[in-house]
Amino acid sequence: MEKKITILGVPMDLGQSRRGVNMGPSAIRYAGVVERLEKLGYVVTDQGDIEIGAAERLHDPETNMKNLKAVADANAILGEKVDGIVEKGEFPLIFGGDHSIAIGTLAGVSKHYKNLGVIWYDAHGDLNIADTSPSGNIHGMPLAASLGHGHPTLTDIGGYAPKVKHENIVIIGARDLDKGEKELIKDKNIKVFTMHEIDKLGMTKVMEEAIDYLKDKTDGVHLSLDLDALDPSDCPGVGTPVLGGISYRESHLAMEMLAESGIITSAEFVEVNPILDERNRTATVAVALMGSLFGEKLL
Ligand code: 4U7
Ligand code: MN
Ligand code: MN
Ligand code: MN
Repeated sequence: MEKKITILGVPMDLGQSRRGVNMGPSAIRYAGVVERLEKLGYVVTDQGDIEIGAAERLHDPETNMKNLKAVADANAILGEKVDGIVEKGEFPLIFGGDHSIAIGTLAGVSKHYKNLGVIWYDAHGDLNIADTSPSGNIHGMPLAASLGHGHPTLTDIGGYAPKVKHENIVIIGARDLDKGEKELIKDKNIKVFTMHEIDKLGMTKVMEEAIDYLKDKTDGVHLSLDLDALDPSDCPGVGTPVLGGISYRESHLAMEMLAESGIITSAEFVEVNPILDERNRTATVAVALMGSLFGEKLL
């Protein structure tokens, strides 16, 4: 892993309907992320937050999407910023904001790799397109958009598509998939470890298999971690909680195994909503997981 980490906050809340997730970057900083990573020996630069434009918060019945233009504009700017971080040889560590920002992060990262891998750690697949989305919320679409599915305003951000190939992604923690998402997973044979596999195989085996699946065919791996992958009892501060999630301890182990593997080249932590949280627990978990991801040891 690079010894230099650059943090970028994206106070985006236009990819869904609940206010407060725009405060995620502040909550994560408040939980002590910079100090935590510096303690591990990294040189950490915090570039602050990118600006998110105002939007009317309207659902456009024609596209079945909310705030399409504002979300796309912010992601285009994010993509350029992230591109610049990778260009400098530094590790991009992005804080959301809702998960729609993965479109911009991947736009900035992926142009630097021939075969970028993605680990999508999430209760959801985020594989909807407007036609399959029950909500019109773009935070349910970023993985589909990055695979090249959906509205060109989203798929073509950064001026190229797709950002990632179906065979280079692994979804971990899924337990709430919509009909269209299930069809896409089956149709494209996407690698998914649902909660069923995590319960049955255990997190150790799941992570071994996920790392093995990506290790040889990719030249970099992005971790997109949605805090709702974790159980709401550990992470209550998320907009779309789903019962029966990954525990804090399992997630801790997963991050340690990723650190050991050395495959992760960029990361984002999204969907922290401090308004829905209890005493900043969710941001605190996020920062603890970042510690493990970057090599923190218990002994
Ligand atoms: B998140 C949902 F219908 N699938 O599309 C949708 F269940 O980034 C939820 O993973 C999406 O938090 C959740 O609206 C998006 C819904
Ligand atoms: Mn570049
Ligand atoms: Mn998500
Ligand atoms: Mn989710």
